[in-house]
Amino acid sequence: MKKTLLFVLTLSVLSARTTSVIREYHYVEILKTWSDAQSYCREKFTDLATVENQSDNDRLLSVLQTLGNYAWIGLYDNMEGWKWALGNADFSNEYSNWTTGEPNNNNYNQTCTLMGSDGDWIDEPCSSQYPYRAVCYHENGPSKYIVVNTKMNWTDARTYCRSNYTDLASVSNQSENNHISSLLTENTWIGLHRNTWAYWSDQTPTTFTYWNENRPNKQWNTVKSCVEVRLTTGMWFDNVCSRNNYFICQKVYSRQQQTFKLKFQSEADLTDPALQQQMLEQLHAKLEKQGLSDFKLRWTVTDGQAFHKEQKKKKDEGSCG
Ligand SMILES: *[C@@H]1O[C@H](CO)[C@@H](O)[C@H](O)[C@H]1NC(C)=O
Ligand SMILES: *[C@@H]1O[C@H](CO)[C@@H](O)[C@H](O)[C@H]1NC(C)=O
Ligand SMILES: *[C@@H]1O[C@H](CO)[C@@H](O)[C@H](O)[C@H]1NC(C)=O
Ligand SMILES: *[C@@H]1O[C@H](CO)[C@@H](O)[C@H](O)[C@H]1NC(C)=O
Ligand SMILES: *[C@@H]1O[C@H](CO)[C@@H](O)[C@H](O)[C@H]1NC(C)=O
Ligand SMILES: *[C@@H]1O[C@H](CO)[C@@H](O)[C@H](O)[C@H]1NC(C)=O
Ligand SMILES: [Ca+2]
Repeated sequence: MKKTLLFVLTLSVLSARTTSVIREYHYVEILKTWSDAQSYCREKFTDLATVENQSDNDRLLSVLQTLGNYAWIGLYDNMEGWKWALGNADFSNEYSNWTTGEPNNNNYNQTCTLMGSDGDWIDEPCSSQYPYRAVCYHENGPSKYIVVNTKMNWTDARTYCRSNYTDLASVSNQSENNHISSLLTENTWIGLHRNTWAYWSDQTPTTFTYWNENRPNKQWNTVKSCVEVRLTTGMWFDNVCSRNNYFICQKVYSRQQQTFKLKFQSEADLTDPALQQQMLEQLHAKLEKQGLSDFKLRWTVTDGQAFHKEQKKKKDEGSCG
């Protein structure tokens, strides 16, 4: 009777899937520019090295040889990774009106965009050392575009537009550009901006950095958008991407782990080994029916009174990309 009661219970199964990444670093002693190193790594391994935390950086250092001073890793400042404030939309480049030679990130940190009264765009630092007027977009307003005459940094301008209207203005075609520029008398913020050092070569978002003191830094008329690691200290430096360096590639493996939590309520004596075994077998069958294979089941005791059942599925798979 007790068994019947037990197995007619509907099991509630909570499942959590986590994927962990294992990066294997390979030091390559061939001098290449950052983008040639990237191609090489993508061809022979998975990509240029991504470093997500201090223990990764320590492992990175352990593969380095003493020859050479610096080696490329996968971090770079994507000068083309622009976004619109409105909807955080990717800038497709379908329409742009950059002035010749812009965006140039000149003198560093030029990650926000101004439109001049002639309609041309330039990149400028977003900070308050460079306050400008702003042009807001007002989705439901009688006028779609409003010029704010108070000079603010780009971030404050965005806040202002979002509080009072919809957002900083986006520009999607020449007729919009013509219209907006006709409202301007001087350089004015629009919604186009980018985050610096935002992604690694393999598109992992940047969450950890290990910059050397005073890096990244500005250097007049020099754009340093690629990162090299100093072999002796493991500290990172920004440098010109066309410089030739040794480099570090990664081979990436991913491991998937799935955990299920099941709750039983039963009058049955769950400490009975025979009953436990029977439950495991039932459960095994149930999970196999759901298309799971290659898993292990076991009992774990988490407190004195109740038994909690844990099921683990482990699967190793090599993956590239
Ligand atoms: C560091 O990041 C790697 C992925 O690159 C990850 O596998 C590892 O668990 C992380 N280590 C720590 C201590 O967070
Ligand atoms: C913009 O100005 C505000 C003060 O009005 C300041 O708190 C903020 O840090 C500035 N942002 C930048 C990117 O300079
Ligand atoms: C616009 O929003 C800002 C807050 O960002 C506020 O200080 C300001 O008074 C608002 N202006 C108008 C005209 O509503
Ligand atoms: C320009 O873009 C605006 C907004 O996306 C759209 O309403 C308008 O029709 C477009 N004009 C042309 C000529 O494509
Ligand atoms: C940029 O925009 C302005 C005004 O909208 C226009 O007169 C000019 O021709 C545009 N430049 C290019 C290169 O299309
Ligand atoms: C770039 O901007 C960041 C954040 O505002 C600031 O900490 C850094 O000092 C700036 N770098 C240079 C070289 O101006
Ligand atoms: Ca510029």
